[in-house]
Parts: sequence; structure tokens; C-alpha cells
Amino acid sequence: MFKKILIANRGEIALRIIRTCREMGIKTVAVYSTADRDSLHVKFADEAVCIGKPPSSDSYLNIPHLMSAAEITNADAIHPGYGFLAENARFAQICAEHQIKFIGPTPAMINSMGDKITAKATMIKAGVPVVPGGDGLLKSVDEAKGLAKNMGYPVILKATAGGGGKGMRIVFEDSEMEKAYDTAKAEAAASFKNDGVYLEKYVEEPRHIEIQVAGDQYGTVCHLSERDCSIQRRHQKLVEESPSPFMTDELRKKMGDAAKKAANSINYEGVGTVEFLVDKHRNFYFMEMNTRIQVEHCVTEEVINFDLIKEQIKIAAGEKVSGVDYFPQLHSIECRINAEDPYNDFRPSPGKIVTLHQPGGHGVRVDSHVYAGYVIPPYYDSMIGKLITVARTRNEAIDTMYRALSEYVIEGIKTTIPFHLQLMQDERFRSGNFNTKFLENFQLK
Ligand code: MV4
Repeated sequence: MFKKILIANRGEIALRIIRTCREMGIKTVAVYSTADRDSLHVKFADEAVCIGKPPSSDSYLNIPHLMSAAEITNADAIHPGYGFLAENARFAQICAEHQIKFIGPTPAMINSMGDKITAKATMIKAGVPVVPGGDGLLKSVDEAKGLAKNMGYPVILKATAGGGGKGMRIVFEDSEMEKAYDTAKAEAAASFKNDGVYLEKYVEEPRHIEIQVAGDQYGTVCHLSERDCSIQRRHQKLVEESPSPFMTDELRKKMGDAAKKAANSINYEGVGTVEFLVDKHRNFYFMEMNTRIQVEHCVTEEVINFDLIKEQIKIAAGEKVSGVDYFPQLHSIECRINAEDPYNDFRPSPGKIVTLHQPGGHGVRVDSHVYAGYVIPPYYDSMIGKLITVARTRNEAIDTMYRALSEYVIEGIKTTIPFHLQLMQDERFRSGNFNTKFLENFQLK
């Protein structure tokens, strides 16, 4: 087992990783930018190294600074968390060259999922359902029009280097194709320095359901059931839950098998997530695979009582996964608490937290790095914590969430708490009958 892990991240996920390392008897090294000197991850780690100025490019994304910090502290592994360098093949490669274990995917695994056309071709070969569409890069707008006419509108143009909605255009009829094709290509070029786009049938009003998987170096892969992430706003997830209210035992078995095939096809090692679009007839289609721990991993942890960070570290250290699949025994919901103003287009609201009271009690978990007096820096993402509830039923998990949100007091900044309070009382949300379009029509009172 590792003796000392450097955490190449900040905020709640850095703290989350430190907590598991403590339980495993592994020493921790925090790294921080000068804007994060007073952050809790710095205080909770055994050692801390300043790695540069506030902009991420000078600190959390700066590979030489991170490698120096790992070498001077004698860390034998690096955990990247999510975001920043978590899916950077070059960083994974450099760690390997320095004999420091990167607790995450190999460069080969990252690359095979990074390019969406390649990933899709790999999935087709592995027998994983994908959205019908063209079988590669579009060479011209006429090719796009021809394909769309054949399969029928609406269709969607996507960037092969994309993900998260950038370079994506929905096209409803032939007359819109030319403009959509040009803007998708231009946006892809600007965002990813790669203007390659492809086309698929547009799945209307889909749910976003993802399957958690874990695989080891001996070729065993298991699934740990699903999370429903359909409550999103402009591709930013706000609420996640497990199980999905739309799930059936039969669909879980089929999607679990497909996710395991997806992971197996790239010899996946570690914990990962296979994202699917699910239509109203419960047809499901591979969307992408995330080769990292995700923000929403906690709802899975709660419903199967399983520490995913511990599993990730054990797999990286060469241990085997159990080989059995895990099925939800309870219901868990996560609300992302962001320093944003839900009454003003979710505009970031950095600044000093003057008063803080975090909720507790039965079925409540708070994963957060903030405290009273903490100043939220403006340089990074605005998530300041995650409120997670667990109960025997979905209704009870929602009731517990409403109660916990009501206890939560954060003064000095605006947060997403009022949004979540209203969502928990929304009839449509409570019914479980919603899809990724739900928040487009959700009005805050
Ligand atoms: C789609 C789709 C409908 N049909 N693909 C959005 C992010 C990117 N990873 C893929 N996305 C979508 N792909 C087809 N063929 C609808 C979306 C989509 C979406 C997906 C998941 C969660 C929220 C979403 C919001 C808008 C569009």
C-alpha cells in the first residue's frame, strides 16, 4: 500500500480524499495556491506545499510545480481528484516516468475515451448500444444533409474532441444545417483546437443516467449501479440521485452489462463512470465514459455503503475488485451547494462566509471545505459543498433533504440553497417524472 499520497486538487474533493487516506493509515500532502492558504484541505493534510499563484495554470494545472512538490515530500502516489489534471494523459505519463503512481486512468485509457468518434467506434465493436448516426468525421455540410435526410430530423452535431455540450448543435430541418454545421465547427475549433464534428440522431427529452464501474488489473469489472443526473442547467449538474426513479430491475441489468462491456473493451482499471442517454421507451445509448472519480460519487457510496475513494486507492495499489455487482439498498440524493445567485442567472457569488451552520442529524452527510470566516476565492469553480441525504425511500430522502436545507445557514454570500428548497417541493420533481429538459421550464418563486 502507498505510504504517502499527494492530492493534486483543492476544495471538498481534496478533503474527501484526505479523510479516506487517514482511515487507511496513509500520509497526505496537500498542495495549494496562494489563494487557498486558509483552505481546510491545507489544515487537514499531514503536509502542505504551496504550488503557485491563484490562476489554475500557475498552480493546480502546473505539472512541474506539482511534480516538484511530490518529489520534495517523497510522495509515492498522486490523486488528481476531479477536474484539473484528472484526465490529462500527459500528466499521467509524467507521473509514470517519475515512478509516482497516478491514482487514475492510464494515458491509453484517457486517450481511448477522449476522442468521441474513437470511443463510439470502440463501443460499437464491444456491443454497447450507441445513438444511430454517421460513422465518423463529417467531411462536408452536404454529407451532413444526406445523413440527416436518411435517418430523419432532428439530428445533433457534436465535436469529436468535445463533451459537456460545447460544439453541440441540434438541427431540426434541412434549412438550418448549413449555419449549424459552421457554428459547431467554429465552436469546436475555438474550444478544443480541433474542428472535427460528427452527426447522430437527436434523442428527445432524454434522461442522463450513468453507471458506476470498478475494474482491476486482472481483468475483473463490476458495476455499482446507477446515478440519475437529469437535473442539470446548461450542462452543470445540480442534483443527482441513486437509484434513478426511472430505473427497473431489468433496465439496470441491461445497462450494468453494457457498462461492464464498455469498461472491459478498454481494459479499464480503477473506478469510472459510463454515461448513457435513456429515452422514454427505456432505450439507452452510450454517451461518454469518465475515467475519474466524479462529484456525485457520494450518492452511490450511500446506497451501497461503499467507499469509492478507498476502492480507487486499493485498485491503484494492485488489489482485486470483488467481482460482484452492487445494487442499491437505500435512496440517496445530493444537492450541490454553489456560491451562486439562483435569482440572478446563477451568477458566481464569491466572498466571505460570515455565518455558517451546516445541517446534521439522521441520514445527512455534508462534504464541504468551508467554515465560518472562510473567503471563497473567485478563481475556481463555485461549488462550496455537497449536501447528501440517505433514507429507505425516495420520498423520505427528499423530506430529509428539505429538512437539512432548512437548517443550512450560509450568510455573506448567495448560494443555491433557495433553489434546492423549491425543487424539493416541486410536484414534478417529487413524482420522479422528469428529464434533462426539466430545469429549462423551472421558475424560481
Ligand atoms: C445528446 C442529446 C440528445 N441526442 N445526443 C449533452 C452533453 C453531451 N455530453 C451530450 N449531450 C447530449 N447529447 C443525442 N444524440 C442530448 C444531450 C443533452 C444532455 C445530455 C445529458 C444531460 C443534459 C443534457 C442537456 C442537453 C442536451
